[in-house]
Amino acid sequence: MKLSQSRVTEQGHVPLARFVIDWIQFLNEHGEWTQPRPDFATDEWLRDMYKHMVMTRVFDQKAIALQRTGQMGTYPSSLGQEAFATAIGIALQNEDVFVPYYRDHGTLLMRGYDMSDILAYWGGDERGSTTGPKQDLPLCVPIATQITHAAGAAAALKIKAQDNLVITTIGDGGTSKGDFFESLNVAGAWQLPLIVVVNNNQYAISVPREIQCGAKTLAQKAIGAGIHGVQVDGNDPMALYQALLEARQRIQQHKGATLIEAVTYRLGDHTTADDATRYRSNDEVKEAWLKDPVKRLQSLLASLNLWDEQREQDWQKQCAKSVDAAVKRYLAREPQQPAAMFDYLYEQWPEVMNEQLDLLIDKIDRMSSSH
Ligand SMILES: Cc1ncc(C[n+]2csc(CCOP(=O)(O)OP(=O)(O)O)c2C)c(N)n1
Repeated sequence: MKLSQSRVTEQGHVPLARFVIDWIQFLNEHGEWTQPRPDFATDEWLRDMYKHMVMTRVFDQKAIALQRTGQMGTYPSSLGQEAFATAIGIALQNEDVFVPYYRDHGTLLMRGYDMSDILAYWGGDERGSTTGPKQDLPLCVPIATQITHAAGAAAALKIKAQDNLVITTIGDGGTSKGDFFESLNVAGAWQLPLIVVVNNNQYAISVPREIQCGAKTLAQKAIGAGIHGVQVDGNDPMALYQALLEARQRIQQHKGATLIEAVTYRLGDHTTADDATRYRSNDEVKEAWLKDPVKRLQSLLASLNLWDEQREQDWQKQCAKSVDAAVKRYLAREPQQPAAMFDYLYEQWPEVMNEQLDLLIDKIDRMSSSH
């Protein structure tokens, strides 16, 4: 076959593959439409999203206060990432499997987690992480290992020929890990029912996104694995929801997995053990606040006459009430016994563990008698 001249590059090479990464956004930072309102975004849907976002923020503020007053352990704030959490929360169907990372409080709340259980987790009491839907996986603190678990769960669904799918999340820094690439690769090779959503909040602790990775987008990491990649405005819940809808359709049409990069910004510190002022400027953070997802959706609701000052006050009050009640339940918990760390590890207790358990109990006895 004779190649047409136009297909040959100046160097005499023949292009074999080209790719495009699409960007999705419905709402700009001023709360104005950038394209026609999508069908799913009914008045009720928009108000619901906003309420979940505010609830997440109020919860977050209280969690930080608990840590600062010595009543909870280190906590990773989700300030500024509320649209990310709620879009995933609404896109997940009951029977789907959610495999979270540690900044997904908003999604967990929508998944039916008791707020006090989330507080307890960050207070060092995982209590088996048994709260939430049975098929979901617990919070994952090791970076990127959850993506391998998610790919495994998706493989299981495929083998069982089930219709549900797996959604998993990861930070921008986590996409530099081997676990991430390996999981994407297997998702492409095996056509797994998997959606990986990257929370690109611009920093991996103090390492900015530009230093972390040389690629123009993180979404294009999908290409090497043969799966679909798309970038969305992660401060616009409609953009992420639209991408999740399309990803679900792709799975249903046997077109395989999707990687969604949601561009957000971490408005707070990495965790309560971090001081972000040491590595980023006030001006940069001020600029990012202009894109605040909560404010943006609030502006839209106000312009549609769906929200006003009175409604805001009422909902803030309602959120504070729910959060305060959860804090009370959390603080009233009986502390978990140290030996409980073994309680949820095995379906059947392996006798070989008896020695370790005895050693631990012995140590606890010795420590308590020395006080
Ligand atoms: C395997 C592993 N290595 C290192 C760490 C320490 N660590 C905790 S958070 C973090 C940065 C993660 O950044 P990113 O993936 O961008 O997520 P973000 O916290 O910004 O949402 C690191 C390196 C860890 N938790 N697990």
